[in-house]
Order: sequence, then C-alpha cells, then structure tokens
Amino acid sequence: MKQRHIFGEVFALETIVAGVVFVVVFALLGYALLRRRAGQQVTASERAERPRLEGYYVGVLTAFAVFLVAWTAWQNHREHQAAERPPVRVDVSSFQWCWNFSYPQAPAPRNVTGTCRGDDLPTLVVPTGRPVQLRLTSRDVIHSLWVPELRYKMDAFPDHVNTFTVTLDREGRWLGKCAEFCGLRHRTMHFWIKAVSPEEYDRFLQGQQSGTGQGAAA
Ligand SMILES: [Cu+2]
Repeated sequence: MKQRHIFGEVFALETIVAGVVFVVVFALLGYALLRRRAGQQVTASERAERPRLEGYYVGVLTAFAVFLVAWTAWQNHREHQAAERPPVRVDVSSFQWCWNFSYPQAPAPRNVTGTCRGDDLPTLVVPTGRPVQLRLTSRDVIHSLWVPELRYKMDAFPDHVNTFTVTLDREGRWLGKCAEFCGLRHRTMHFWIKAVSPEEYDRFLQGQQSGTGQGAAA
C-alpha cells in the first residue's frame, strides 16, 4: 500500500534523525559532566563566546530542520498525488458516535452506517487496485478517521470536507477508529475498512452483496 509505504519511510528517517540527535546530546552532556566534576582542579575558561562554533551549531540545526520539513512536505505531496483515472468516491460522515459511508456513484443511493455498539460496526467497502477518494466530514464535533494498520489518519470537521485518495493493493479487512476525543462513547467509535476485488465491489454497489458487516445498508 503506497501510503503505508511512504509513511513507513517518513517514520523511519525521522526516528533515525531523532535517535542521532538524542545520542549526540547525551554524549555531550556526559562528556561535560565527567570533565567538569566537582573537586577537580580545572580552571574555567575566560572565554565567554564562541561565535564560530555557535554559527556551525545553528547552521547544522537549521539544515536538519529545513531538510525534514521539505522532505516530509514532498512525501506528503507524493502521497496526495492526483489519481490518473477518476477515483471511486465515498462520502464519509462522522457523528457522535459512529460513521456513515455513502456511495454516490452507486446506481441507487447506497448508504452504510451502524451504531458502533458492540459488534454493530459499519464497514467501508472499497475496491483493490483503484484510487478511492474519501470525502470526510462531521455532523457535529471534530472526529478523526484513523486506520492504524494503514497508517492513515485525517481529521473530520463540521461544515468542512477533507479529501484524500487511497489505493489499496490487496484484499483484507482492517479496523478503523476515531482518533479525536469526541465525547462519552468516543472509545467505541470503530469501523471496518474492507478491500475487495473490483468485481465484488461492483456487485456490492449494485446491492447484490452486503459486505457491510452488521452495519445497516440501504
Ligand atoms: Cu472520537
């Protein structure tokens, strides 16, 4: 899965950079502590400034920061690149405390929802190998759509539509959650995302196969 792969790269590189900075800072701290232990007859330097060294330090930090921001923005751009062909569109609406998925391209209006109580979780059905554009909004407070396995999370705001496109390259089913605290039953606000073959997806759109878990379909 492309987005999972890209986020994996971003996470790995940023972890390496953070790890190196951590080790360097602790090494310098340890060196300073050991070298300047109390009781040692070390004369303090009379020099109050080291402009050149400080200049290098600021330069290296700035270079790291600029690189990380630019690289992350580029990866984000890669991940959000426009699809070559018209995407499958799903309108995702979040509410306290569950989800609604509607499929405007279905021959007849197709809507999937649930109560998010117990096993009554709605299932977001998508085809494999085709770009899927999710249009995400909220009916009440801010929620956040999060699929940990796919490493994807995006906020859902009332009166605003956030759009993102994903392409899933294999069939499967993954648990999605709400990642923004939204009230009493926030912790049970789960859903399934299920990737099926394009043929099965077409059958689903035509209402020949529920594919909706226990969520209600209409
Ligand atoms: Cu929530």
